[in-house]
Formats: sequence, structure tokens, C-alpha cells
Amino acid sequence: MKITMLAGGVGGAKFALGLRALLQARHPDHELRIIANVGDDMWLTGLKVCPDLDSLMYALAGVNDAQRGWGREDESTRVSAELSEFGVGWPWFTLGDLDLGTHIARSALLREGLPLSDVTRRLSARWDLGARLLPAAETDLETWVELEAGCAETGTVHFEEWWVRLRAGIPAHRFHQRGTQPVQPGAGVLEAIADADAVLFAPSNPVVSIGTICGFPAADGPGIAGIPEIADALRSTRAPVVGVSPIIDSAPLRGMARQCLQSLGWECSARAVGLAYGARSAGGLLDGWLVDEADASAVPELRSAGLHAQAAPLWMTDAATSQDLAAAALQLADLVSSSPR
Ligand code: FO1
Repeated sequence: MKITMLAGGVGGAKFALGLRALLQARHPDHELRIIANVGDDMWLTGLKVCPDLDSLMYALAGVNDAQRGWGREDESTRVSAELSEFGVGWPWFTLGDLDLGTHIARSALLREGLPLSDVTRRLSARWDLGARLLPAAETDLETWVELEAGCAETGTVHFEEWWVRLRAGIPAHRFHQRGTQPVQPGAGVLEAIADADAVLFAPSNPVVSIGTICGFPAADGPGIAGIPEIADALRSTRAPVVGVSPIIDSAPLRGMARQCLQSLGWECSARAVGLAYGARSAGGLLDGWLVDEADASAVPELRSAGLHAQAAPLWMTDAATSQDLAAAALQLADLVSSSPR
């Protein structure tokens, strides 16, 4: 059984662990491919930092700091303190010593000319992740945030500056994707969507984690473009495409999905995100959409929009609930497959 999942970092990692456990328990001959957002990436202190790829890699390797949701466990910050003394890098963006090992290794391999997909495979090979990490793009495709005019700060900042230094405290007027053109989908990404038995959207931020991969519309305009070839592959795959809402009862599971959705004119709800992704039968990206039981009232409207919508417990509080959520997503994919299109 080949399962392909689109994911950001923190929300995606928890869901990936549940999905991996479920597949290992029920489908020993499975393949799990995770298409990871690269919009948070940046070159910092001369090193290539890939937050979502690293959150997924560290979580699957079991070496992540589960409390913070990013970075390594048992971390130290001696080098980061030295960088701050030299005024190099972002003092508000801590690169731990072990984490720097990843960025140095990645940058060294990139400078040898390896594409990011090969570099990711080389770094991941250190552990038995039980999944293949696929960068959504081979080339740089950074998310930059154009700040709302007339606020304390103006201009356009890298997503991580908006997210970490500003804590999304200044509204985003627009999200831009900046990178080498033409954007090259990561090696294996289009194939992993085309040959999957099911494609899942993890409960990640729909704008800056999933939208940066396959696009996410604004309520009244373009929104964020994503990588068009990936959106096309999602629209044409024979596999059922099922998403898990990252919003429960109008509150994001974590992070700042509210601010991101507001910037694109959407309310912060499972209903709005499902309608924005849209049903593949109506030209959108999804067949199925899992919402929490707190949002069950939205199911009829979502169904009338062409989505196979279902309510299930979405809170992932431990390994068991993460596995149950993964099971619910795959069950919905089976239902979609057995329903007439
Ligand atoms: N998040 C923070 O809130 N503060 C940090 O100093 C920070 C440093 C950092 C370094 C490497 C890395 O891969 C991630 C880091 N993050 C930090 C988390 C990061 O903002 C998130 O992983 C995502 O990029 C947001 O979706």
C-alpha cells in the first residue's frame, strides 16, 4: 500500500508518527512518502536551514524536542551564543548545536552539487525513519510575508521572521513565494502523487504549510500559488485525496493558522478550509475532508460542496489518538474509493 502525505512541520510530524504506526501495524508491505513544505527554508549564517524537513526527520527519528515541536532533544546553544556575539544570523532564531550539525551537513552536500532531494535522503539515511521525505521543491521557494501597511513595522519579511520574531503580530497583507524560476518539484513528488493508493493532507497550516505546496486561494483573490505541477498532479491522480482539518471548533490545533487565514479573507474554521481547498469534483484538490466532532454541523454544507466530509476526533494527544486519526483518514479514503465519482 503506497501512501503519500503532504505536510508541514509541527502538525505534520505528529500525524506522520500516527500514520507510520498504523501502516506498520496493519499494512506491513506499505510505503509512506511525505511531501514536505520548503517555504520556511532559508540560508542563515551561510547554512541552508529546512525547518519542516527537519521537524519531520527528527520526529520520525525519535530525536526531536517533543515539547517545543522543533529542533533536537538534549540540545545546547554554545555555537548560537557565539554567532550572536559576532552579530551573525538572527539572535531571535536559535540554531542549536546538534541542529547546526544538520545544517552544516546539508550545506556541505548542497555545495557538492547534490539536489535537495538527494541531500534529504542522505541525511535521513542516518536513521530508520520508516518513511521517505520528499522536499516539495528541488529549488529554493521561500515564503515571504508582505506586512500590512500602516503597522509598527512595514515591508516584506521572511516567513520565519514574521512567525518567530513578530509572532504573526503584524497582519500579513500578502504571502509571496520567492525562488529560482522555473520552480522544480522535488524528485519523486509528482510520481508519489500519481502512483499512490491514497494521498493525505496532514493537519498542517493550510496556507503556509500546505498552500505553499499545492496552492490555497484567498476568499476574494489569488491567495498563495504553491507549485502548479503538484496541484495538477493532485487533481489528476487516481488515488483518493483526503485532508484532515488543522482547525478544531474555530481554533487552530497549533501555530497561527488564524492569522494566515484572516490574511486571505477566510474565517478560521474547518468549514472554510475545506471549502477553500475545494472538492476535486468541482475543480478543487480534495475528495474527503475530516473535521472534528465539534465541527460536525459543517458536514452537510461541505457535502453539498462535493466533499466526502466526515466528523471524527481530531485531537492527537498521544500515540494512540494519532494512530486513530490516521486510521480515520485512511477509512475515509477507502470510502471515497468505493463511491462513484
Ligand atoms: N521557532 C521558534 O519559535 N523560535 C526559534 O528560535 C526557532 C528556531 C528554529 C531553528 C531551526 C528550525 O528548524 C526551526 C526553528 N523554529 C523556531 C521553529 C520554526 O519556526 C518552525 O519549525 C516552523 O518553521 C514554523 O512552522
